[in-house]
Amino acid sequence: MEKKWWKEAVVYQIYPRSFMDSNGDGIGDLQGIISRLDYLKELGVDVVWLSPVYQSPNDDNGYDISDYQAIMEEFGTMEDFDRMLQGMHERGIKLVMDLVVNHTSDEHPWFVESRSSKDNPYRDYYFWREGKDGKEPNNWASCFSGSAWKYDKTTDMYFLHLFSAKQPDLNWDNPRVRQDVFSMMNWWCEKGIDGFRMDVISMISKKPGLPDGQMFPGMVYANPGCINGPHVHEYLQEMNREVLSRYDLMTVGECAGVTIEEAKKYASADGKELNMVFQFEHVELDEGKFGKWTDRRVDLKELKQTMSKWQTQLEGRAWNSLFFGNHDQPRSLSRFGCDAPEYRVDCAKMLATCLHMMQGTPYIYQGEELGMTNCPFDSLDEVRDIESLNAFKELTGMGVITEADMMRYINLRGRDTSRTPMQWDGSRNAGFTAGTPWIKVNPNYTQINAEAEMADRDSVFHYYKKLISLRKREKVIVYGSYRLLEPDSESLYVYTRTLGDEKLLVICNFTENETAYEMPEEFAGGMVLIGNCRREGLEKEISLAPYEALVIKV
Ligand code: TEU
Ligand code: CA
Repeated sequence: MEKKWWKEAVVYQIYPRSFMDSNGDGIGDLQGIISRLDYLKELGVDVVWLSPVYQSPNDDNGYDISDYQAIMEEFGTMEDFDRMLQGMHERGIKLVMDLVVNHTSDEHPWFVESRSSKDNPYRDYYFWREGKDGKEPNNWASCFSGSAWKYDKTTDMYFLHLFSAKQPDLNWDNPRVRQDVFSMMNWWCEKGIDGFRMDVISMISKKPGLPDGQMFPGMVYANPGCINGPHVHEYLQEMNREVLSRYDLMTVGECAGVTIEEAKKYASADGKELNMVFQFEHVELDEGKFGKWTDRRVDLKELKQTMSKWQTQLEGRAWNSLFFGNHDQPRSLSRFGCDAPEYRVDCAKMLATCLHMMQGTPYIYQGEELGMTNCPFDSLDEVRDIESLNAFKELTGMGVITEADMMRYINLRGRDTSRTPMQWDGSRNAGFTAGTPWIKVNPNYTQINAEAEMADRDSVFHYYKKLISLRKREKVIVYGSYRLLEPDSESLYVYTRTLGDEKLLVICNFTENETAYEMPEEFAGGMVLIGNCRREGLEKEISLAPYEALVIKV
């Protein structure tokens, strides 16, 4: 397998609004990030993926961009950005920027021009259509509830927005759109950034003719089915020729709805498109009748099956990115494990072991390295996320979910569960801000915070540090091939990694029960590479403690 720096790297995702506030306005900012770079250096991560910091009216926390070449005022200035980038590079940390080009803000000058008249040169930068019988041009739903079309009276036409009405979709079929996006990307590359995480990049090529989607009983709007459209690979190959291939970058495409076959194209080892994709199958296993709004928990056997499918089928052909959480997902510990105080530390370490020992590039979402948990919201007033707020209105309004249930689902699955401020220390507001935070701080910050964990050798933080440094030493963690053992176990996730004559056995107990396991013969005399419980010697037959993780090397 070809060696690449981005295969050997560990990525840390910063959600800037909630990372560190430097000036007391309650909003995280670039100076705040600068003040915490030594923390990232200490943790040992190689790359930062920075969620959007561009100018934005913040309808969707920066994922609605009104100027791609300016910094959001609340976050700082371009000088702050340059200083931050320099500070990262001085510490050997690379910077991957979020690239949000499926849509812009409706306040972006391209859209302001586009909406102004039917013959404006920017008209075709977006999708404008006539209404049909006084209604929307087609039956597509927005990902944030309601129709994907908004009527605009200036020209008596509708425009397409697959996300919020303040996020109109760019028309990638227009070559001028592609050229403008590529030159903007080149501008950032010339500045010295090290890569892009591409927001919903699997949705940039819409179905020709924008046909109605299939309706099912009870649905008001249909799924647009805009994923992996007919020209998406052509456009990414063009982007690769025009931008990506000119620099030494790391690229990861956010590809909701991607299949294995499609992933092999997006992240093909021949380097024609991107380095890797985020796929979402493992975070969709626990969906219910109303999608993510449910209290269902994932079944371990299904999780193993899905993870293993991606592990084995991409091997040698494409590259996996490994994640259990991000800014759109609940806290991984609360969702896949157990955040009760008696198990929290062991379970967070177990989940980290399970993920970081797989083949692919691991992503740590800010606070995951502390074992942060879902933040409980007492009422809807405390919720900030547009997706949760819209879904609450729509689903309780239709009478399909009660308000109490919906509030419970928002606390389990809503995006704000993981967007609350980073917990730095035990002082007021967890040391995140001297002012009033833009969103509630998780009240458990007095127990769970970076300062306390850095001082405790047995903390989740120190365990992550060790996992990251092991990856630097043990090539089998990066390049070894993966094999699932015990697929039918309801409690244990067991797999091996093999590179030449080096072999790892990874055993993770996903339950709060002591669980017996008989090791394969060849590992009996092995040594413990890392684990979250103290162990004296290794018998062939072992009993795993609740949420124990153990990695054995031979
Ligand atoms: O997310 C796209 C996406 O498909 C989902 O993750 C979606 O936001 C939601 O979580 C479904 O439950 C990306 C960004 O990561 C997200 O923060 C943005 O809101 C979205 O695109 C629009 O830019
Ligand atoms: Ca601030």
